[in-house]
Amino acid sequence: MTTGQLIVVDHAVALLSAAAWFAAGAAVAARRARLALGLLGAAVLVTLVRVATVAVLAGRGWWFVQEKVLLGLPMLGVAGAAAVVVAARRAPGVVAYFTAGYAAAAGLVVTLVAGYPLSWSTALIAVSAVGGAALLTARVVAAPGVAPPGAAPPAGDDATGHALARRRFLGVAGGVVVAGAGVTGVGLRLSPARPVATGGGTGPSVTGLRGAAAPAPGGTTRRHTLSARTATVRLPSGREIRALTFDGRVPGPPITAAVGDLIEVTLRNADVEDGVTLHWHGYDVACGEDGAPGVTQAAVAPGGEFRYRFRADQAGTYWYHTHQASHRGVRRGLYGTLVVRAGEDHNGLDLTLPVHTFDGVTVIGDRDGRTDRTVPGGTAVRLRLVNTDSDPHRFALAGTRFRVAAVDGRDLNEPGEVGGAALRLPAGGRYDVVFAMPDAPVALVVDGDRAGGVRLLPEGRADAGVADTAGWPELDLLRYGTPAAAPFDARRPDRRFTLVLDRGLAVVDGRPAYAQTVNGRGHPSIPDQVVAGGDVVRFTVVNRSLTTHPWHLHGHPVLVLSRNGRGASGSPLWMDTFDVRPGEVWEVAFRATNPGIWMNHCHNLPHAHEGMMLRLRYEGVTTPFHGHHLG
Ligand SMILES: [Cu+2]
Repeated sequence: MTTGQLIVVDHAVALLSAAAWFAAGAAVAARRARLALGLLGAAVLVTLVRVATVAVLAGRGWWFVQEKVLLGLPMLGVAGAAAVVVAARRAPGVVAYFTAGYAAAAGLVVTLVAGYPLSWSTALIAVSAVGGAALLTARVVAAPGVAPPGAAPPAGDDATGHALARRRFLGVAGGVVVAGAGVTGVGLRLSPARPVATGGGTGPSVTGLRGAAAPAPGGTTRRHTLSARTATVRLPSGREIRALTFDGRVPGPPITAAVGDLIEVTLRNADVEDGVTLHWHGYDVACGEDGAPGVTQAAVAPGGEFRYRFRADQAGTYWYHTHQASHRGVRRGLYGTLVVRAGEDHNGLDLTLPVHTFDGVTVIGDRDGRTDRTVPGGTAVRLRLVNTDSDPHRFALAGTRFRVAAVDGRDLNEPGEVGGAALRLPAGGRYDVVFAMPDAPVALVVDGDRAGGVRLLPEGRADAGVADTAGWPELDLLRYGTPAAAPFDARRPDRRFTLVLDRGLAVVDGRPAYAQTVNGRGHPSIPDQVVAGGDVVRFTVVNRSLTTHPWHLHGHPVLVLSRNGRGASGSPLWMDTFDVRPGEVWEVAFRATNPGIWMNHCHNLPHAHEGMMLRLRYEGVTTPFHGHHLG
């Protein structure tokens, strides 16, 4: 069973245990002795099962069970044991049973609302709440003529007296909870933002960390002006989309260069109200060119402009997109591709295929529906697959064997030929797929849609339909290609950071929210990760939640070390966006060689907007920008 499935099972068992204890209590209150005994047995049994599921989950990592082991299970254990003792003494067990139910429910609530790491304030609130509920239940049960909870109170003076006493009691119980919260300060979790370092540092400001001003010898300067504006874009099917565009196009104009060229892009904002920036996804530009609003620059408002300039030192497939209100801007069209070629153009077919979803319609490049191309047999083909959405896409290449030549722009070492395997591409990720065109049709199928996608057809050949690729196994890139030496020793890192991804109650942008959290906090209250130039930095990224989080660090590709404790055994795998699925634990490392203040966030952009974002800061580097950055 995967850890993600185990988490779901554990939630279900926790819910079941609470239900069983409450049902037992209700049966006692209704004076159904035999039923109560049966339900007590069931409650004890489910509680023991819960202990077992937590024990198995603990084997997958302490992050998954900390609050259960330290708080949830002890509370439930004490309350459950008390209930069993009460039952053994043949005493009426309403209060004891209900209290066990409260404890079981409180444990689940803590898991869903607070998660990891467990704080003293959370523990105190939970214990106070269970204690308060138990006292309240005792009070209700003790009231004459009000034995079954929920029954109408008797009329008359007596009832009024009880109502007053109950009110006083409620006040006391409520006070206990509130005081508990106040004493340790829920504030620990909900404390205000710690701003990014602004001034006072000893190092450079991000505004001084700019790209090269000239191409390498022999290179040329590639100048572009991109104008961000709203536009209605008509797709080949006739469908029209209200888009946010660069130059009225979706995707924006492709930017291409050869290694050594200078790329100079002037961004203008015509009428995009949110403001706009350009982030060069996966391209390790100098920090001042990174396009992170509020950190490396101010967002470009309507009427404004900003010039980006950097040298194309890395070959490969990349993309650019706005980083300002990107959960809206990128989704609605503010993106384009950046492809840098290593040498002279080869004579084959080189297709860049960004995949994007507009209102539920898959658009590949600038086309919806199916795209056919005639390709002579024997042609060397390179398909550059780019996922510009916030969710993963599944690609299947039918009709040929192929190699994955590059991942996230970086070449793999001796990638082997594969066939009948699907490729899952994380949000923001890129795969370069290469093959020699056979004398038969080849189909690129996206997300199982055999009617759409791309068809490559040899001259004179019609499409003959596509095999069902739904059952194809997924190619595991951690075991693909041939190992090679890493440029640093990741076993002895200079810095280690653990990022536990979850959902929970946290402050995001000054407001409490059911946030997407990192270590129990939301942006911008997540502490900066501080590194020094030259450090080997290691991340452990843990996903406690039930959704996939494509993790993306700006400015540095990371070397994948392991997933779920199992080391990567194929080609060195450098990624700038890696999918951490529910229950997964990834270990990655990089060397800090690109000074600056870098966003480090989930590339499911709505998640980033809901708090799942932090900064990696080089010691001493400062920024003059103060805005909270909600990518
Ligand atoms: Cu996410």
